[in-house]
Amino acid sequence: MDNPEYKSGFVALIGRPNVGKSTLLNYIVGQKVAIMSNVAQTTRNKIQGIYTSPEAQIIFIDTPGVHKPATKLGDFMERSTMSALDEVDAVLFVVSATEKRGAGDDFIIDRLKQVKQPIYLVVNKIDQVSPNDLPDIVAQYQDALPFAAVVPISALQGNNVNDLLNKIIAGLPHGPQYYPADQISDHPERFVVAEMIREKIFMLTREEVPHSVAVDVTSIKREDEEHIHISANIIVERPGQKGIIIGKKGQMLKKIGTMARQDIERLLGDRVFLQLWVKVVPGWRDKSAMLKDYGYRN
Ligand code: GDP
Ligand code: MG
Ligand code: K
Repeated sequence: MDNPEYKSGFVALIGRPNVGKSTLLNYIVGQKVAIMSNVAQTTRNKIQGIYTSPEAQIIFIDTPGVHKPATKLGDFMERSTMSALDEVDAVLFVVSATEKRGAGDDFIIDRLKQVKQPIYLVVNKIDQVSPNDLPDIVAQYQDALPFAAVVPISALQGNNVNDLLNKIIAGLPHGPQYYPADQISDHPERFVVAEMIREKIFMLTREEVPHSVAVDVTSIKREDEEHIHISANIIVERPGQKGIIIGKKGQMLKKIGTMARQDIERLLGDRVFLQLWVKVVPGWRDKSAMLKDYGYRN
């Protein structure tokens, strides 16, 4: 069920206005952008689109705060966006081949200096310039940051976009397919949250608990501006499995909860209260009607 070779990760797209970020996303994820754009309205790092293939899943997130802040609040937002930049798995810095490097680019470059994850320089709109001019255009940026790769593309025509995707995927960590490939549910966050909890259970309990564990996220509620309250049931088939997941004095469940909460906070960009219960439902796997309810993927 879980493919150990599968790769997945979060990728931030940044660049000055009009360089073609939305056009690129549209090309990569097609129609899904429209569907996904209201996925995580409650959150700061909005999911903009998801690319899924048999080998990898890339979750593109928006970075609203890369413009120069004019206010104290703006400055605060800016800093939280930049700390989010440290948490993504890769960054695409998009520039336009038709524009000279400007103050907006310098501002972004300065912020990206602290980022340790791979940064890809995407030089867009190459359909608008002569190939002879490309080296000089690239040279304006090339040494500004230790780019993992420089990829000239045309987001409008799709030139080299596959090459870009392959390079991003090569640098991604191994991980689960967070979102279903074709089915976009009404509440994808539920699916992702369940998947993050399940992943921690497998990681921490190893072979002791077979894959007959389901996670049912029963509620995701906003408490206030910064806090989200999440409740979930961990469903197992036998009391012995329940004991393993809870652990001595509840230590295992606590660990699962803490690690899952950190991942979920990274995803939602908000503080999370995570409440977990363990329930025994004998033979739940045979009750196919429940599979859908439990967010089970097949
Ligand atoms: P964003 O502000 O970075 O999201 O930029 P958009 O994706 O909205 O694109 C801004 C403008 O540039 C739009 O008119 C796009 O059609 C155009 N554009 C984007 N990518 C390309 C490209 O590769 N070639 C050309 N010729 N135009 C592009
Ligand atoms: Mg845009
Ligand atoms: K967020």
